[in-house]
Amino acid sequence: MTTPTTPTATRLLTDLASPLPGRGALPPRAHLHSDAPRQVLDGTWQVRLRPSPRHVADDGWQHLDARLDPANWTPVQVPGHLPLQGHGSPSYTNVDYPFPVDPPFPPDDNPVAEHRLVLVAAPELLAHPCVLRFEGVDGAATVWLNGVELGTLRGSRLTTELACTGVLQPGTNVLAVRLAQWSAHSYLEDQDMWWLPGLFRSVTLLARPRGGVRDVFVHAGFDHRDGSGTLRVDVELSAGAEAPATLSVPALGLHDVAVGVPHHVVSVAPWTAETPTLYDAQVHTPAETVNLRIGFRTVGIEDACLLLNGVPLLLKGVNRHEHDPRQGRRVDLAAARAELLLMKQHNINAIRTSHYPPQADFLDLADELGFYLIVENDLETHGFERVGWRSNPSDDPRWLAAYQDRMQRTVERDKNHPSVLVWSLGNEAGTGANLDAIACWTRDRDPDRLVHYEGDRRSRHVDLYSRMYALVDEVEAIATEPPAETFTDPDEQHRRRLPFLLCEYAHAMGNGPGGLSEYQDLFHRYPRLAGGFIWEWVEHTLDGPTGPDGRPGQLYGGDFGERVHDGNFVVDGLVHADRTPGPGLADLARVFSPVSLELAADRSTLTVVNRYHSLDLSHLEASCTFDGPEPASSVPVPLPEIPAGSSAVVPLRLPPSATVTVVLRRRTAGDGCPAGHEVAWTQQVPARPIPSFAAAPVAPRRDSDGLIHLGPAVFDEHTGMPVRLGTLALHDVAVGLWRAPTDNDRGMASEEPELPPVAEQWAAARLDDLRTRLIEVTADGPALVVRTRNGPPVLDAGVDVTWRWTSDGNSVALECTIEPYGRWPCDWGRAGIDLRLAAPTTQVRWTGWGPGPQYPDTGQGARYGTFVADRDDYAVRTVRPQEHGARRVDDATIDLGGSALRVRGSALPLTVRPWSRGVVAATGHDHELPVPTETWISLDATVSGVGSASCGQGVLPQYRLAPATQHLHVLLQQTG
Ligand code: IPT
Repeated sequence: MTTPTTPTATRLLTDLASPLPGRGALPPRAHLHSDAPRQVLDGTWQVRLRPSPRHVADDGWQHLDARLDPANWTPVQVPGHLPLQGHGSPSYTNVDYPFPVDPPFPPDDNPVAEHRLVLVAAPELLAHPCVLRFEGVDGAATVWLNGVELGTLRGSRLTTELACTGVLQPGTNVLAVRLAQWSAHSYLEDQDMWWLPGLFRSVTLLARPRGGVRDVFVHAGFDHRDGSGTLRVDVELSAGAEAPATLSVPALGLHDVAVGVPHHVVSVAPWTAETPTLYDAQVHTPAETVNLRIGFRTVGIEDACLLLNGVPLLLKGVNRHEHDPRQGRRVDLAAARAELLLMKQHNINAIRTSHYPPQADFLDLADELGFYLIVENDLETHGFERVGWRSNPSDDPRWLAAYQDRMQRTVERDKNHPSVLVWSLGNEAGTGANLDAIACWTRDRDPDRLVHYEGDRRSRHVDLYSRMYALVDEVEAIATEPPAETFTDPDEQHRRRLPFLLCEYAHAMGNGPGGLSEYQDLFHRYPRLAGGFIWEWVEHTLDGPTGPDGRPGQLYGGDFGERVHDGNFVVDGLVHADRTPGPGLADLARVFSPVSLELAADRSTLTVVNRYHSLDLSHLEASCTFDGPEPASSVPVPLPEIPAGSSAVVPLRLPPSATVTVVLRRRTAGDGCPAGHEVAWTQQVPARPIPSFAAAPVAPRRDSDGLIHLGPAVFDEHTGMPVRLGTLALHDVAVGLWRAPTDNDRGMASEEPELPPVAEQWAAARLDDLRTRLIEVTADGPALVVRTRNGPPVLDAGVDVTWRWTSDGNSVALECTIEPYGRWPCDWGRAGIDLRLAAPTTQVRWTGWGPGPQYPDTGQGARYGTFVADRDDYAVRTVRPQEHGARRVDDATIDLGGSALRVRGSALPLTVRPWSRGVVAATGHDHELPVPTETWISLDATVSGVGSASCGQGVLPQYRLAPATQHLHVLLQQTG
């Protein structure tokens, strides 16, 4: 028997299955800063939940005089997401719809939350017509004021305004919002993020004075040939206007001039992300004044090259979702500002607002601080890919109105922001006539900006040829395609005339992204390449209970009991959810540096390439340091004038043997950075051989109890392995070829779709389970020589290892040769030795490269010096535990609090963590790792690169570790 369905429920079910846009909304317009009265309705509302639309009933709850049982209602914060306030639970999917693909129908299992707010209308509002503005309501809502239905809301991350004139009454009012999690529109909102229903952005009552400013559209172009600007501000007035609007831009000498006509300004300072000059302006009518901040800039394309103000523009971007580990997609403006400053400090100049428009005020920050934006429509239908794109709304006329509605609301809201250079139709929505239609509408409505959509490979209706995760080789091939005229297909000809953009690349998941430099080199080399946007800025974990070590839990897909989910694929950012940077961010800052520096091999010159769009280098000062970072040994390097886009060769006189570091710093605070902030650096480090013994070597000595002594080291003659160094017990010394799979190791590299992920190849080869057979233990003069054969069970491949130990009585030296035999079915993760100490590390101190970790294709931000890191910082903890933290060291001390192990080598990759690789690989969350009681150390001859195969390019051939003979040379000593 089905639940009896009330007329109210029937109406709701019909509404929720409608692909049409919401009912009753006012035409979209810009988000304006007006002096008209307003009343923010954020705060504590009341909510009650019903399990599905079939359970809703008309008990008059939308009315002021409703008799409601207080036991059914609980407080809820607006803005906020319901599942983060105890109502339902979050769920995460990337591509998949977590319900049957049965468009336009939502599933029956569809929680409905009825919200109520009793408010007293501010008297100053009541003198005017009024609208209710919802800036973001995740889900599908119906809105009543005092029992009168005002309309329905669709488009979760888009603003809706509903007229409420005549309904809003003096004194007490009741606002009621019935919100269903799922609707037909959920099919259009399949972004890679948490499903989080709720009124998650502000709700405001706005007075809309008669004769006031309904909408404004600023057109402010810059002519780079003569430095002039052209300003036209189109204004639409509200009903009842008696006088036209006027425009004032005091700094440009424009006072109460006409709107809707161009004003030529002989000289303006252009807006760029590097010089974000904004002019305060007012649009004025007798009834209302609107404040604007105007930036003059012109976007264009010439010879398939992206230009800003006539100058080639390189986008050094990130994809940014709005995410907070406690508040979900509600991000406080102060936190957003801090995020943007962090981006500035890491040389990021562009943001794609993946995959929906951010909160409206974010755009003001982007204008002010200087970022180039691709603002993306709230649209993704990716889940249809799973069913062969059958019934994809993008090509179904029933959905056309919804597509138009969403795009219009995106463009209209943000159209006055100089930071917006590009409108994006959406993400991963396949192809179809509805997308073509909104592309054409966008170009007509705003011819001064570019149109982007990645999903249509023909690029027929867009202005940028955009791809995601294209391989390095492919990007180079695109950069060097033959000219448009050589193509016969008109679509191909059109595409060839477009600049190329990677709207997503370098998937920053776990240890990585590897291979940033290779992409950047191409961007610098080929003018057609307009740069790209790293996937992604911030990880989307949600805070959870703390683990045994007291570490805060960070939860991802599946942690809330979801049956359909995509696990930790939502944890793939340069910064963690709390905005603490992962090591990839420092690497990115170096790769994105606006100045490239190159010291000649003979140190006689420094080549300085100014890669700024419009700045010269006068805001920077250069200095050169010899042998370490102490300022005492630093000398200034005078730089000549180097305009944007040009380079200079600066002669130098440097001592031949020292480590030389050249740094460019800001002279004064600015551009979001403090004075002294490093913008660029380069370094030359002479190779340092391992020190030889100070004293004569001592000979090995065999005990009666099966032990062999060599200086401070003691070996077990039955295994040939060391068991003690001084008083330090050494455990589990063994050769190692495996690493705890990184997220990238677990991904399928795009260039090798026929091969399983390397982690699976390693598992099949049982790389984590090498068995040892001792071949012999011999003495060779003062050396103890141990030979072992180490290989996985099942296979007939392995490594022959020669361990040659010597000692000067104080430390021991190991020269280890690892030589493959048999037919290896896979590359290795690393090649070196592992050992375990029975106490946890407190800190690691090292001279070598740091502070961040380095794998062959990461670590661009690391440089030579002396560093100290505590246990966690050295190990580099990621939300899902995995291999991380290797630094190349010359001399390191692993402190156990009381005693210490000193390791010396020559740029030796050193990994130190409190858990075995087995434990790391088997643990799903960082906070679930056991309380540290021991230390696992790996001393490697070499390690594999990490690549970006969690989504995209795998490890580039030059950074892979194919089985081959490896030599490890290290000195070990107990200290402390
Ligand atoms: C691509 C999506 O556009 C993005 O939202 C995100 O999911 C990213 O991948 C990976 O994290 S789509 C992917 C299947 C290429």
